[in-house]
Amino acid sequence: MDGATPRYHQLKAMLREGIRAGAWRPGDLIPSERALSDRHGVSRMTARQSVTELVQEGMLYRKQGRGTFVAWPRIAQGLAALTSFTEEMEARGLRPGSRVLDQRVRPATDAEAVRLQLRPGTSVCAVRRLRLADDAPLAVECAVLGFPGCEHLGRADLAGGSLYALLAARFGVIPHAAEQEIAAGRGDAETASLLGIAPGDPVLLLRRTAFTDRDHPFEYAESVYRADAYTFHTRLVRAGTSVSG
Ligand code: 16G
Repeated sequence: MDGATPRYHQLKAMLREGIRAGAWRPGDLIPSERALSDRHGVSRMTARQSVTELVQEGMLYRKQGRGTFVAWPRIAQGLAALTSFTEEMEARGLRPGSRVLDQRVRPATDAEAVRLQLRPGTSVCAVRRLRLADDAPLAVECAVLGFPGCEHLGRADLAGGSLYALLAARFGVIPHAAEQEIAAGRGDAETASLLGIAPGDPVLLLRRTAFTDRDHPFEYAESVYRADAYTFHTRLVRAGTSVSG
């Protein structure tokens, strides 16, 4: 440790560097505050302050009675382009995966019929999947699909690949645009256990209505995303201004 920079700052930088260099990987337990203070010759208070700041910055997380762990880097997802889960993960070099929790053809509820512009009772295919990246659970997605021929989706293999790719290849349904809302929520016991979080932990609720290139709504999805795993970003431009020069 040098004398000029505050000690907690130096310890923090060392911990951060250790995480960046892969000495500790996401989900790994880091040394206790006592071990850190012994190893680096700093007080327990200094060690605690370094760890607390990294927890506040989202790099580490604490589990009651278990210790402090390295957090997963957040998925920073743009809100301008219509993408699929598979595309988002592949763009980051992550391996997308799905566990199909439910997949059935059934009559549309009245609310679904309104969203999908169908007559009430028309057959839709409802698919509930746990979505994974490199085997880590990120989201529970419930998609209701309604378009001519969608009853054949009831038996399609949705565990092995992308729903949007399948829709385009097998049904000629090309995802073109979507309306999406994002709200804060809390995971119920079942969702939390699927996502590997504690019941009541914060989650993001995403609702999407997606339209084909002919402007027909083909999907209404309600999804629950881990709030600690995602950051959504968008670029805002002030009305009435333009870039000059
Ligand atoms: C996205 C969509 C979902 C869609 C899925 C298809 C939300 C908020 N967004 O995650 O509606 O069904 O992509 O992904 O749920 P896939 O093509 O990888 O199966």
